[in-house]
Amino acid sequence: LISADIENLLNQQIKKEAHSAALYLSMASWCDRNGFDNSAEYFYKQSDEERQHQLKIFHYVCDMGGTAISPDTNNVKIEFSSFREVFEDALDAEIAITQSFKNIAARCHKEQDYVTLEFLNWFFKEQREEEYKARRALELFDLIGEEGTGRWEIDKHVQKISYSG
Ligand code: OFO
Repeated sequence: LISADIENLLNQQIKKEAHSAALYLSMASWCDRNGFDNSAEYFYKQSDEERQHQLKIFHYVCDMGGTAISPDTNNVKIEFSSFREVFEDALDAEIAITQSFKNIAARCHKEQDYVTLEFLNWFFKEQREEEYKARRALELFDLIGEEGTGRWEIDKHVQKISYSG
């Protein structure tokens, strides 16, 4: 069983994961219509992963006797001022998600909810990877540079980003 507070925090997290899925879809759309096909592909995949995260927490709340709330998403950013801004936003979003998980874990510690704490471990590992990938993508902008065919080159390298940690 989970407490009402933890249930509430997990439902908020479900909403955040749904928002991440929607935001990545928006990023995929922006990249797609601006000719960055590989990055679009990358963000479609990220969006799918966020949907899986959402469902993972959703199932956990149900399994633990709680009420999982199907989230609505609004205020999803549609326009980005540059290719680089898309990736900056992606990194910011992942850092915020990591912080959000830390807050839930802190609450679990307080309540001695070691079951939920253990469940959260998977997400901490996942966040390590997500932050790495977002940071790596941003590094490409500095390494390759945006001038000339730079952005086209960056887009090509985005699909090769992988994490082995
Ligand atoms: Fe990438 O955020 Fe979900 O967990």
